[in-house]
Amino acid sequence: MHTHATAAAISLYAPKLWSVEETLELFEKPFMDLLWHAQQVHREHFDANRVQRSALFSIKTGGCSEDCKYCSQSARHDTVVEREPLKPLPVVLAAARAAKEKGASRFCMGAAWRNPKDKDLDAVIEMVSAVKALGLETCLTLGMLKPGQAERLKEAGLDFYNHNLDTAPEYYAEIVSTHCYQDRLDTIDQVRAAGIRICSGGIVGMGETRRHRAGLLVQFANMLTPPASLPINHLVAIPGSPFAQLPKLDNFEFIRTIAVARILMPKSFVRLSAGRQEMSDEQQALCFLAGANSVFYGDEMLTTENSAPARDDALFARLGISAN
Ligand code: SAM
Ligand code: DTB
Ligand code: SF4
Repeated sequence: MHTHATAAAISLYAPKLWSVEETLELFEKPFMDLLWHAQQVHREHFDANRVQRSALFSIKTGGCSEDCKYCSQSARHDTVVEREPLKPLPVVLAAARAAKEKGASRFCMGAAWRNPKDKDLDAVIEMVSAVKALGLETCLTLGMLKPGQAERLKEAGLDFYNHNLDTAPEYYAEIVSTHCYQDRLDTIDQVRAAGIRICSGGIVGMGETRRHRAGLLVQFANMLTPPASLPINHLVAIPGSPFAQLPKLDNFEFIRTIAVARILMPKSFVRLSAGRQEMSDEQQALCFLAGANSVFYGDEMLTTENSAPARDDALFARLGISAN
């Protein structure tokens, strides 16, 4: 009796752990059933007609020491991206003001670093305080953090830190050789411990299998607190990068990935991220139906074009979706 009572208590209070196998079963559902399931979970936790919008801005572009095969900013690939130093504060502030005027609620600043040096962090901290003072939420993506750095960012008022796991653990070595999966997990732990909300997701369309896509989502779903924001990127094939020639993932498989993310992580903002420019309005609408409820909004991603804001405005109006 006693053991049973303990078991009941555990099943009541322990968060559900997802296995790759049961996640694959979700992927395998008939498409209509999967979308219906995801939409029900979505409506339990969110207004289904609202999509949050974040603006992206590259504060330091190109010349990165890492060899991520998908990336335009690695110094090891011959892409058109030119190396640029850290942008001065007034330039960043002007971009943040413009983003706010356009209707973004969060401003995400990205740097092509393996990790920031303490001196870099001083400059970035000024940016965070100044952008926050405009009344925007702030997000940074600067690479790996060492102990103490996340705390400094928290003190500056940083709301979110983006650090993607990008793919399943067993596929990561096919994507990057200059750092490992555990490095990514360690940085996410530092961010969480400092009390900054986590934005972490991945890329699909990198030649991974469905099992890898399931494996990536399981990593997040089984965290004690899954990421508040979960970007799902479709690979933007960058000329000159090792992934320049990869075929596009099937559109329905992309939508399935969004739906499974929504079911595994009912409370996370699932972000329809890179690759949106290539998607039809109808595909985006199906992604929103599958539970995506945030996007990157603005003319540019970090180094590539984003879906044009005028197109997004028109799409949201046609769908009766409101922002923020
Ligand atoms: N250097 C930092 C890092 O790696 O975390 C921050 C910037 S990095 C460009 C941020 C994320 O952008 C990557 O983790 C990846 O998920 C996404 N990304 C970069 N290039 C991409 C591409 N060509 N297609 C899709 N997503 C991409
Ligand atoms: C994320 O998951 N996607 C954004 C943001 N986090 C930093 C970046 C996408 C980059 C797409 C390719 C480029 O523009 O360089
Ligand atoms: Fe550098 Fe980040 Fe690009 Fe990797 S993804 S090459 S770490 S900028």
